[in-house]
Amino acid sequence: MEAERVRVEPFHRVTPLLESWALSRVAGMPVFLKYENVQPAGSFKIRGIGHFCQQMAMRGCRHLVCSSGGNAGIAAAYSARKLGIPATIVLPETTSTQVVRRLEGEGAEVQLTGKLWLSWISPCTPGWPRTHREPLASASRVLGVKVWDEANTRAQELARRDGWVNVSPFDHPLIWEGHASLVRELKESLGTPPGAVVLSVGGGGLLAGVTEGLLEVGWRHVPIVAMETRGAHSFNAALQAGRLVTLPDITSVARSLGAKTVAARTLECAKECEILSEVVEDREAVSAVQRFLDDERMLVEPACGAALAAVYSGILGRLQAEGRLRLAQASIVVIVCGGNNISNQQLQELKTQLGCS
Ligand code: PLV
Repeated sequence: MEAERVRVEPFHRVTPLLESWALSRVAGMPVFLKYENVQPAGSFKIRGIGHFCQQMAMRGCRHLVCSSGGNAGIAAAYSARKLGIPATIVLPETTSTQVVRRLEGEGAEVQLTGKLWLSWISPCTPGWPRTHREPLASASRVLGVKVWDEANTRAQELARRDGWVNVSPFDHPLIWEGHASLVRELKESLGTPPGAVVLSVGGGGLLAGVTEGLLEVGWRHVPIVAMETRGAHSFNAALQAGRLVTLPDITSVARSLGAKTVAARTLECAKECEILSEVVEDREAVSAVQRFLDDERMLVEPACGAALAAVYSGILGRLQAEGRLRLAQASIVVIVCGGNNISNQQLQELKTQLGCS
């Protein structure tokens, strides 16, 4: 891959930062929403993954492979298509057909448990983009992938091939560097630091990127409220234990928060910035998704609902009442991390399953 073919313009967009009337009323203070759900690949992931993939292309990578809960895979597939490099995305078997279709649409090879498809786009083919789809010779192989961690093992195996590069969804300095652009945009829009930044934690890539950004723009004193759902709370467990903890399983419906172990970097972040770790129930994350849809007319996935629940479930108010969150500035930023793992039907099913009113 010649360096000239590599775009130097980032793949992500500068996203809107808007004050939410509805969430501000619930929180009792101005709440600014950073709308990462409007990124081209549907989530913040394109910031770090786009940056990583561009750098790898410059270093001669010939095939990208990414294990994902969905969003990282879409960001990797999108980046690969832009770079004209083939991509293989390995996903847990629980991944929705909607996400698989999106990945196929990006021209990626998709591997799911028990099913193996090959579809690719050849940028050299006349009439590009043209999608080819056919079963792989090894389609009978059952991968048995239920959660992201197992998909990751498979991706690491594939990445041993010559010229292939594994794209971690969250655990690489280039990914954090890419995510840090979000904080630069906050500084550009707000000027003065917010009282806190609220975000969701899966493997901790967003957390590490936001920490990096806060340090870079001189906002080290801004606390981060790190939200997880119970059953995907590997960061909370690690903080409590003071070391990395591997959860026995991912039991939360917020599958894209489902890394059984967070990146080691997240524990260092907790020493460099003030991080308040909070865990909500799945029910709260899903209710937050519904309320956000009604309030802002945008549908996001439960992984994002976890961050929104900091407002809707009164977590911020409780942290303030407990004296754990002292807001130097009377405004907060919630990162609407987005997500492709949701449809109206899935939301209704989740509400029924979890007994949300
Ligand atoms: N999702 C990753 C990891 O999954 C993925 O493969 O898509 N919000 C959304 C919508 C996400 O998709 C993710 C990560 C997060 C938050 C958490 O980001 P992280 O992993 O950087 O903490 C297993």
